[in-house]
Amino acid sequence: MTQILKTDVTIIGGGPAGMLLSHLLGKSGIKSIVIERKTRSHVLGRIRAGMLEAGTVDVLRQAGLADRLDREAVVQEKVHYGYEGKETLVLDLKAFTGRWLTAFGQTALTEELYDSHDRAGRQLFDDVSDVRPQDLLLKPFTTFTKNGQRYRVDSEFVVGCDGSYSVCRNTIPKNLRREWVREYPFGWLAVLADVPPMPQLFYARHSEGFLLASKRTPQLSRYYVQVPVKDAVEDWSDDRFWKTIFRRLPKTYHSHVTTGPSIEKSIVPLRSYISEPMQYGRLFLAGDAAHIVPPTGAKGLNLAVSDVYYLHRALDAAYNHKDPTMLEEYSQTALRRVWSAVNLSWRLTEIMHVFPGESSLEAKLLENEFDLLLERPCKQAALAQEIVGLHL
Ligand code: RFL
Ligand code: PHB
Repeated sequence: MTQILKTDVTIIGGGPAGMLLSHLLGKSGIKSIVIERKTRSHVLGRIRAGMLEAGTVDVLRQAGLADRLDREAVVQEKVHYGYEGKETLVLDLKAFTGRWLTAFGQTALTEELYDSHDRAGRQLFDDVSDVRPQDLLLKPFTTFTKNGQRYRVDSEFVVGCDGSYSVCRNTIPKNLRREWVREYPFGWLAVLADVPPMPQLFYARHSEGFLLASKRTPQLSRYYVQVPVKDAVEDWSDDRFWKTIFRRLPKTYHSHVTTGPSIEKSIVPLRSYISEPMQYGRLFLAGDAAHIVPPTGAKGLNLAVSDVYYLHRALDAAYNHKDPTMLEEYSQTALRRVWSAVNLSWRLTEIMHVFPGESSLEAKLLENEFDLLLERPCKQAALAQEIVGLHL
């Protein structure tokens, strides 16, 4: 027999967007149930984003979720952009904006969110199957199966935080949605290595391809290199990977690299995807469920947090002040920020990567974009603002 549960907001997806929303709603006295398809250990084992915008850190701090971040995170006041054969652009975020990026792994943040969820005693069903949000225009309910038991959750609202292959997004009729897609003809090989990282956050364009040197902690490095989409992790020995790093990184930075065995390797496809609107009746979308950006701008997790910030504020106004205006405007408000991040991620991806078969006018103009950035402080100031992120 189906077991019936009731709550205010059903949250589908227990990644950072879903778990942060549940946390914020709890603080506003709004009940929620999180439904996650994968096991908790699978979710906590995923290695993804690393760079938080200043506004993201503010949201986490205000939510009481910054203890570990304050202990472990590494402040990144400058971003280095190398372009083969040219001077390296050192973009001083702090000098231009008074703010900076913070290196703190999505894995650590998700652990914090699950721990605080346990402490608050809120409900979460993980390792479930056949999740179906229904009747989203009138009286929403969501059905799913766990351990052979069928459940049904009745709620006032459903929020789709179920990532890039979102079931929730696909319940919105096709004729009410617009989609924009761009698949890039290359991917990133991502490597986590148990060695001290380069002090700099370093993005480099080399005629052979892109390189990014980032970090998780003062002892844990995260590197990415552009690879053909057809490559597999097995094609990339540690030796081949480190040799690639040294070829693509300007020689003056070689002494900053500590090599060592990798502890994780994966290949990430690059794509842009946006679906509008982010609302359908009593269903709202947040995070990757509504938009994907190539990671060159480090915006994906930050957009998930900003969506959730706006949605929580709107649900709080609707529940606690009987004012539905912000909820009605949620999609529009969130999308303004989304499109700015899509734009930045697209531009940086174009400028910093090598496109197969390129020798076009576009490639020359993109090189010129880099030259203009090197020459013009006003362009650097604008880029620094975009990197640290808009105010929420
Ligand atoms: P998630 O993290 O994908 O979580 C969605 C959750 O929903 C579950 N799910 C379902 N649950 C129930 N029913 C269903 N039908 C379900 N279908 C799916 C999934 O199991 C999952 O647990 O989405 P969310 O919460 O929106 O968070 C988005 C971020 O994860 C993502 O944008 C970032 O990781 C992107 N990203 C970066 N973002 C940044 O802001 N800064 C960075 O430095 C950065 N670096 C990156 C990145 C993403 C990367 N990869 C792997 C794509 C670097 C990489 C390599
Ligand atoms: C990361 O540390 O994983 C990272 C940093 C910057 C990016 C993308 C990923 O642009």
